[in-house]
Amino acid sequence: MQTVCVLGLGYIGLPTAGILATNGYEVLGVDVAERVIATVNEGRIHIEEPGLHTVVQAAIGSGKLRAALAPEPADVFIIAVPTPLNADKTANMDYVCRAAESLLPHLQAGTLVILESTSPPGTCRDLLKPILERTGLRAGEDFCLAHCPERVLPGKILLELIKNDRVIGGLTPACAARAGELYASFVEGEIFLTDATTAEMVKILENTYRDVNIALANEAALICEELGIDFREAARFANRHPRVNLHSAGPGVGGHCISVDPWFLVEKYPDTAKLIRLARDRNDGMPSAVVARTCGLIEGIASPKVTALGLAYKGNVDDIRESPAIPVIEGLRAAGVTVSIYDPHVDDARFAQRGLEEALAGSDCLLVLTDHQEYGAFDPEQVARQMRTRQLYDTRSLMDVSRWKSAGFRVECLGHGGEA
Ligand code: SAJ
Repeated sequence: MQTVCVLGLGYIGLPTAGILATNGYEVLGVDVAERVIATVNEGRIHIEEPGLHTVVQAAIGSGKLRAALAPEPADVFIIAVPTPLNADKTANMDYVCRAAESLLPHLQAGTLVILESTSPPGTCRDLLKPILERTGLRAGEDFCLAHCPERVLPGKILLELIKNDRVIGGLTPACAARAGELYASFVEGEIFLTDATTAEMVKILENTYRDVNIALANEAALICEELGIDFREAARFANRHPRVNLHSAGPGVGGHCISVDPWFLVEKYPDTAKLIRLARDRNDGMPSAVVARTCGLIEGIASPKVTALGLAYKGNVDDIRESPAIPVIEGLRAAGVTVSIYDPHVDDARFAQRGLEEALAGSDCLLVLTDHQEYGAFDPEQVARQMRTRQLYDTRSLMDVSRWKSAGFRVECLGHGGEA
């Protein structure tokens, strides 16, 4: 295995391509977006991820990584394209199908095809195998097919790509073993081999576990608000129990993973996946709870203005996919509130951004929606001078409450009943 073609140069494909190239493989990165190809071929990156620029620059500089619009012959094909949700919450496998079809002319005896994209259990067996076998070659006999789900945390992708354990599921044990050899060349964590459907389920289970636990935290936080106590304090003490690990409450669950993957189980097993479905609804309902409380804070103020701190789905990333900040901002605007957005990580034409000063000018409430570290470093006195009403509503437990209170702010926090 010397040549690798990575299909999809996004958050997973690009770092994977860069790491393979810096580990000696000849790598071709393929993407449908011309802008992405041009950017990568110049040794630059189109997404924000710590350390990625250095890796891509080195890989392009060494000549081991190239980017192109179409696949070329290779020993290994890695499919790392999005698997978004359709409007009806079913998995959209179009990108995976198109990627598989694009490599058909290059599929040969001995080729290894790896699916990295998070996919509903059964995808390799029931969707990919039939597509790839249109060539007349037999999966598991003539060529290998395996699922190796990515498990990296945005913001720590490069570290986790190397350090994390990997689960690799093959259509046959031999397929798993071959894919295992490839990953063993750069993974320092343990590699576990299994069948493809189990590997697919493992990945979905990881994110479903997190979604259900975040839903529990969010529900408990709303109960604490009704009780007039602080969820963070209750959770901190509960977590001193050796077998309890309460997650953090927040404005909702965003990102392309945790808010999406549980639906893959709900879609296939609607009568069984009841708890999973409820958890999704609880997390998706958090933005409206945030809107309601924000509206309460600005009630009675004529022509109220709110400064939304954050568009990204979580701190220190530029990704706004499924971000709960978006329905919060839309909900406030629908309620007649002027909302100005300040997110130093996001540059997206769909959301008119303001410079910090402009975003704060005349504002009646600072609304923390994303835990970017920059916000935590704000000087409350300086911020206060630009605002009309000194109010802060922190949905991320990011701000130092006592500092903001000392500067004369009314501070409210998600999960804390009344004033903090
Ligand atoms: N969140 C909470 N409370 C928490 C933890 C997270 O409200 O206690 C929110 C975050 O603010 C964010 C969302 O949940 O909006 C998801 O963030 P995250 O950091 O938990 O996860 P992702 O989506 O960035 O990455 C996850 C990771 N999966 C797990 O931790 C099980 C990552 O390892 C996966 O590779 C990734 O999904 C993926 O691609 O599937």
